[in-house]
Amino acid sequence: TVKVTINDKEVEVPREYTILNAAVEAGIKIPTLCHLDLHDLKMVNRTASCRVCMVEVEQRPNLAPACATPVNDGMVIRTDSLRAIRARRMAVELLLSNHPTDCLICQRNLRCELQALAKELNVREIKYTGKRNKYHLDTSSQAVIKNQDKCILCRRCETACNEIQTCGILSALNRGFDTIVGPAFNLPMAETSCTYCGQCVAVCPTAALTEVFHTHKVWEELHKPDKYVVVQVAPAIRVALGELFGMEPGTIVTGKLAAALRRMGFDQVYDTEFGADVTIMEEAKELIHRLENGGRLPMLTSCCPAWVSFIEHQFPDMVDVPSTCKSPHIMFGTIAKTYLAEKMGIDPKKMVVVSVMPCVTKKAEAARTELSIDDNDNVDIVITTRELGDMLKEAGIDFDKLPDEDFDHPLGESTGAATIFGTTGGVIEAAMRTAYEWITGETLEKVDFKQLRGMKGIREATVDLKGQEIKIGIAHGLGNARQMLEDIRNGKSEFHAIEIMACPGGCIGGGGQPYHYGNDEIVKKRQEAIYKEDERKSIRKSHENPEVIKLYEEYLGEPYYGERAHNLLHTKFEA
Ligand code: HC0
Ligand code: SF4
Repeated sequence: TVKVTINDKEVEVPREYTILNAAVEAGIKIPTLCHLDLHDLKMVNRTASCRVCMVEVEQRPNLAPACATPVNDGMVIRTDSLRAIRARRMAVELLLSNHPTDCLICQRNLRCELQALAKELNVREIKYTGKRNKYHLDTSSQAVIKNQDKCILCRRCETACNEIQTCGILSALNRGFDTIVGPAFNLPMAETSCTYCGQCVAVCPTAALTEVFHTHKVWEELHKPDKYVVVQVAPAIRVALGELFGMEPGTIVTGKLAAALRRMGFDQVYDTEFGADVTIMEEAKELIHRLENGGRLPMLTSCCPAWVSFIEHQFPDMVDVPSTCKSPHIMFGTIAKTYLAEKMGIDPKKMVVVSVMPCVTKKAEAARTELSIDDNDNVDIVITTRELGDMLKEAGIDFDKLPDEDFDHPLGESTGAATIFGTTGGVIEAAMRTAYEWITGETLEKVDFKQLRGMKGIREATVDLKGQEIKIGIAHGLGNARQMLEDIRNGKSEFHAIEIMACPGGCIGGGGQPYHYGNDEIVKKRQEAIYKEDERKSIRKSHENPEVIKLYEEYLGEPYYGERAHNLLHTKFEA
């Protein structure tokens, strides 16, 4: 350790600390902007490009960026000198000099980190009014909008895309005043191999990268008298939406969520978790089929569309490895427009399915034509958790004060196995709960497979199915997924089944969730809440969901093998 003095306060800190780390230890706040340190997810951005964290170091003539300056023994630091404060303010003033001032109507209004900092540093005028950049808005993709005018060159998106996701889509182009961040040759996003994972959106401090907005489309459909609009919500929404209404991270709001959607005017309010239970019926059967018939192993889960896009772009020789299951919300849409429509006597062409997802890629997934049935999309509109929050505020719904309500039935019942889909490790644990009973023919007493849980980027575990050992691999974050895939390609993988989620933490850390502002505790609290919700459920195995059982009896036939089940719920991935 070394001893340093910050604003007359002495602290002892590990040698590898930066001044910023030491200040946190001393309880002294140094403002930051480009800095990002998601410790558990190993996502650290230390470009020191914004110069907002400047501090004075005794005996050094120049100010130093606290985020990138290592401590040394006996260092004396002042964070609160007039010179440091002025330098910080000037850094923000310079950023504002080349930034649009349309804050009032900006998507990030009141949740923009640059705006918050301007307030915190008491910036009161746009001082420097020189040349401004004006770029073309990139709306080429179905999922992500890139607004270069709002980019402050912090490079957090580059770190997320290149280091964590290893997708290599975003990097700095040009020099000096003309520097921008974008795809090679500044191609439109849609012409790159972007997976639309949305992790660049999740870490962008401004509105330079956002999801494509679809809230207006939902309002329009809700107000068309001849349309029957049903909504489904992903597992990860219920543990995060509350954050947008001032609740503690990890607050479970399932009941209020159902009530809120009903107040918005949806004709039926459903749960993607029903689709997740159906997915397990199909995926567990498919795994058993592959195990018994010498099929392709390991089998990879296929419910994360960014992950599917990653394998299509980067491992085209391996598209036969993922399960052929459509993802739960797509399965749900399919079931709604066939089984439910038939049951309720509604023309499927008049039914509109809206998905509320923690995810940006789901927007692009829903637009994939190979998933549609009779030229009718399974899911018509996808909005993110953030967009739902915006709509509730727009509608004047006082979320806090809503009573707890239930989802509609049928298709509203779900199990704890479906809830845990929302976190890394959950899909494969849910599959094991069912596969165990189907393979051994015995009742699984202890449903918690704790060895599959946690936040480590790559995890391995063996599940003992009464003598038959199933080797499980779990990866979250596409960089970790890449390692797993390379092992499979090189014949080094001994796994039978692998779960991959593109976003760090799984869906709870999705690109459409409330911003975590670099605090990975928030994602951990959401994970804890997911497991709490699972424990609270009276049924915790997908194959015991009575409404799912009924669906198979009345309509789908045998899981995986039934003709309808196979035609409606499975797809083919193509390179
Ligand atoms: Fe997920 Fe899903 S669990 S991808 O992580 O599988 O987005 O929450 O809705 O479809 O169920 C996201 C979350 C879903 C789907 C489910 C899966
Ligand atoms: Fe990279 Fe994902 Fe952003 Fe695409 S969406 S640019 S893959 S981080």
